[in-house]
Amino acid sequence: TAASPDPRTDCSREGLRKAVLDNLFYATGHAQENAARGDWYTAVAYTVRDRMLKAWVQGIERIAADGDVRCVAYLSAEFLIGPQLGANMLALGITEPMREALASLGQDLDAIVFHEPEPGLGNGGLGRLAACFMDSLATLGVPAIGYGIRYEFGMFRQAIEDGAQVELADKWLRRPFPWELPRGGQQYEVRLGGKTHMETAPDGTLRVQWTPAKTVTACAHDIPVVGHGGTHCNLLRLWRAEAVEAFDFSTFNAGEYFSSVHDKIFSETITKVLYPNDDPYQGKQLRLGQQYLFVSASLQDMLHIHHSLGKPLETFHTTFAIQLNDTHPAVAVAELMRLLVDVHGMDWDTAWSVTTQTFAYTNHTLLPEALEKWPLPLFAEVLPRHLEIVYEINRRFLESVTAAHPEDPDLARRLSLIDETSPRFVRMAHLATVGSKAVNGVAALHSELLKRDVLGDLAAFFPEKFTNVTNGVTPRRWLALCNPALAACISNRIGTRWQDHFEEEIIRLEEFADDPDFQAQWQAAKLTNKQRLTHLAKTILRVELDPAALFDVQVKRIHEYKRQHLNVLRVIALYNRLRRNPGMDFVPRAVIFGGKAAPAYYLAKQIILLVNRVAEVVNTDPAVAGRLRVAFVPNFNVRSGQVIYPAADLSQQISLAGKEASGTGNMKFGINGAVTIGTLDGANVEMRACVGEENFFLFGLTTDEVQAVQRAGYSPAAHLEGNPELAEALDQIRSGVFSRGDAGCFRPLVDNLLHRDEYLVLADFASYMDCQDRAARTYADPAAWTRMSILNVARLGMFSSDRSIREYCRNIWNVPVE
Ligand code: 26V
Repeated sequence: TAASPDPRTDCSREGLRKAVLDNLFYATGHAQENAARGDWYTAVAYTVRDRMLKAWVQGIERIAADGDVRCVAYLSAEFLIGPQLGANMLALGITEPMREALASLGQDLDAIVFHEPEPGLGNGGLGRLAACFMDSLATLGVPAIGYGIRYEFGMFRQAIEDGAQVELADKWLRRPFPWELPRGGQQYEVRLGGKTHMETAPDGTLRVQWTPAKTVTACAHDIPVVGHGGTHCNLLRLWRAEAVEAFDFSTFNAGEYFSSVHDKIFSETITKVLYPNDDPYQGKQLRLGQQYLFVSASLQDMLHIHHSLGKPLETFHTTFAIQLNDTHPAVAVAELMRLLVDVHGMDWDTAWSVTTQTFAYTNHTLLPEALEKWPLPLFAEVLPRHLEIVYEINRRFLESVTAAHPEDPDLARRLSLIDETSPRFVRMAHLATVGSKAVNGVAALHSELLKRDVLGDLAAFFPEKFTNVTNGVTPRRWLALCNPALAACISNRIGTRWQDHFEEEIIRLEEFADDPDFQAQWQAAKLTNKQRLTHLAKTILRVELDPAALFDVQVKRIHEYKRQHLNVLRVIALYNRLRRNPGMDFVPRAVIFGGKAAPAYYLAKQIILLVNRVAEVVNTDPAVAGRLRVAFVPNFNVRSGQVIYPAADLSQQISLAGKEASGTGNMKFGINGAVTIGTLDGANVEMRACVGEENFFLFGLTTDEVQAVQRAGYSPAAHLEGNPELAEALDQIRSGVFSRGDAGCFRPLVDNLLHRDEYLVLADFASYMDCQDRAARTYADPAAWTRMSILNVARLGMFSSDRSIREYCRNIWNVPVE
């Protein structure tokens, strides 16, 4: 007789059914009759996790045992991993048997999947990119550890109250998170504050001693990241801060009791909450503490792994390739030097050689104000020893600068790791660049502008370091999982290999672009997705959308440079056309917005209010008769993205040229069959080159034109003269048409546009309107539009994060990959 299958790995329908019931009883303590949706979720999650563990344990063993393969360590303050259950079932290939198993128990898998609270451990693009990269690393079988922070409160939950954003705490850990394993064995002490002094070591050499003011413990929590097919599993290791010792009961008197509790509270504050970006960091001691905690714990962990392989310290860079995801972990350069020199007694030159062969740095922004710099006094207070190390790195670096360029005496000031204006700052991008062997931007244009403007002097000094790796997104989550209708339509024609060989396979759709049968199936899939979003809008927003309308979508963080207000001005202009001429030929549109504003970003919050006020007027005006609808989807996150991207016809990527580093939403929309209307910014440039200019709606000034306009002295009001539609829209906003008669309401926003308009909204308005009209005319021809949609998907193969990761492996990490 055949051996009975292992109840924890059996993936048959019957096996899954038994395992779910078993977990329901033994993990949640509920009989089937009394189980709530959350209990079913827990039972299913444990059942899936069991089936990942074998690959996981093997993956960890591989990292810990095979010193010949360089392991990638991706250091990121954010990992926006999104809901896990659906993605993990997809990777293991057990979605359908699980669906059937649950159906036989009277349960609906989709409802259970939808129940999972989402870990919002990131702000937006940067954190989600890290999660897509982890997915691709596992799928490509590259050994990797993602190191980050386990925030107790992730990105705030956004509610809309009377049109305005309200921030609520994100209690994602209210119920235990079934995908993490707390690792009691992996704990490291991290020191903060205090003073340094010189001390003579037993061997007579002088060493710096750091006497910290505080010590906290970093505790590892591991989340498995399983690759497509389920064979390879990597690890996401997130750190939580804990008090070194919770209580010392033997010695306490009342005073010590309270101070020890106080100390515990301070320690645990460090990983309490994620900082929203586009939030000024000056004065944010705790944020530097967060960054240092996860960096120090991660490096100690890597040194521990390296040591356990029995390899000498000088070869650390052959065990790990460390990628710095922006400058948030850049203090790692100084920390690795400290660990090698102060703790392990290595000489400075050897340590510097190891360090600069270990790190590589990715920059993610072109906005000068977004480059991290720490006020020197703050840095000195939190990390006194690291400031000394930064000074020493800088002294040696500037010596080499002056030696190489005696003709440019100002160069040292511009390249320095210290900004000498008062107050003085540590420039984290400079530290990251000097300490790394490679620096990359995240799209071709961005990498060029980095070299030309943002990091121009550094790039001229280290030309060989600077390179580009264009971003990508995982086609598993962002097509196979979120868009089952379109995925089935694609797989019917070209099979399923596109899921893990996207670039190679998806291009095969090209030949079906004009096939009437295929077009009909494609349109049916899109309609299904639009109905799904229509249902969501109706239930949570009470806004009635028409699935036949052109779904015109802008979802992303709210920021002036992304120009949601340009989109709103266009909506108002369309509204005015309809009111003036109700009988006009008009392609019905649903204009959908979503995104969070940083809590302290006043103008971004005004933009949200304006969208909601315009929606209120437009959606209730009988003259419009439903042909124009506006909706703001609250709390845009990974989960709602998975419903929104698949339903879009038109993707709005309208940032001012030269401001958006890459964008990744543009790619998510594109592979779900939305056509882009956009500027020549970020990765839009490469997307347009791939899909063909005839399949992309282009408008707006180019980067060079923007710079020319700004150099010549931009005057926004000049753009009102030839454009009565624009003047009218601004006038209506100012006079209270969209603020229930309150004329003062949007004054800050309107004044900004009329007198400053840093992001050239008014300059691009006319070009945007024309382009929108072209898009509407094309949409009115379904065969032409569907052809564009199919060709967009077919030709966006290179925007898979698998391609990005292959490039990192080959050009930066020197790690073998298929
Ligand atoms: C930070 C700040 C700080 C203060 C002032 C304004 C501001 C604006 C943005 C940021 C965030 C910078 C880092 C970031 O999230 N970059 C995003 O990274 C994505 C992944 O590479 C990329 O697709 C986006 O274009 C880029 O904005």
